[in-house]
Amino acid sequence: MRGIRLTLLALCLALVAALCGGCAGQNAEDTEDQLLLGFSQLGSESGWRLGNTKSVSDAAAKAGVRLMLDNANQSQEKQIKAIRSFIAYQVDVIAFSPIVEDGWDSVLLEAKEAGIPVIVADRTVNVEDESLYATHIGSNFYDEGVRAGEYLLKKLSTLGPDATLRVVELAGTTDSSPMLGRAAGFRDTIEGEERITILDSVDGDFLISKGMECMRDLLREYDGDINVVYSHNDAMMYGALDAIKAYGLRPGKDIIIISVDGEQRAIDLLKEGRINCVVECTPLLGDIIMQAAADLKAGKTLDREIYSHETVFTEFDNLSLLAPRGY
Ligand code: GZL
Repeated sequence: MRGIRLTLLALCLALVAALCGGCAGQNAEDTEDQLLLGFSQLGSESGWRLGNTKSVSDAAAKAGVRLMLDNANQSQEKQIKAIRSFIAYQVDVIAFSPIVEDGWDSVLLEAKEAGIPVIVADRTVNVEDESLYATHIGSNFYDEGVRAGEYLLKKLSTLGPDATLRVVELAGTTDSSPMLGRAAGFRDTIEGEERITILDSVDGDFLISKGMECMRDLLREYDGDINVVYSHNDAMMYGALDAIKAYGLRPGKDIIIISVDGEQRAIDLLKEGRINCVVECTPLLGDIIMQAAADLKAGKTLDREIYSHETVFTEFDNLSLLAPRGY
């Protein structure tokens, strides 16, 4: 039965690819030579994710890559099914952004046995056998957490010798690599600073709605006695701002706000003084992914890690010359 489903799925994808391949101006030879990339995107949970998907689509069009893009809507099971359909369709290269770190060994072994190289894009995976994927392209999430912690230590130094900071953390999707890395890097950086206390950490799943709900509940639980919010992404931070204002406090003034991603909306809030720090995490990975896919199809060996070059934006910076973010 499973075989029939896979075949049907492969036929559906073949129909989609054929329709794409029949686009105006393309002939059979073009289609044959064109790199066929299967990309499993994890969802549409944030502005960052939408920017990432657009980056991949735009880069494929620019590079003349035939892209089979599947959106798993936050489901690891759907990502695994999509990867299996790419294998059945015998794409040249597979790329995917794994929603969580674990649970990929089996399907990546199937891709390896099918002779299809795999690019891990954005988030990372935990696998026994490193040969199951060719490269990881994305951010160093631990370093992002370090930058958040370094900002908070600098902020504390401006508040006088008796200041203490009570922090709540809005964590991303449980067991995802950005959640794990951002939490660890932040904690390792502030460790030893006795004037900073992490009161609580709650799973906001990278969502605006859960960011608001979690912040509303945390303000009630701690009677508003919170000095810092460390949000693992901008989407949850947007929701938290609504809860803070509803509680009668001023974000960026009464409560220090630290976020990660660097969407344009977050930079605008930083310029307005409504948040205090945005750690950059770029979603604009499309061109690098297409180049890596082309290199793999040509039989080249890639570095195991291709990290994005990222920075941090804070209330202490001159942001007037900052270029538009593009996401
Ligand atoms: C990080 C990425 C995260 C973003 C969130 O690379 O996986 O997922 O920080 C997104 O906005 O939901």
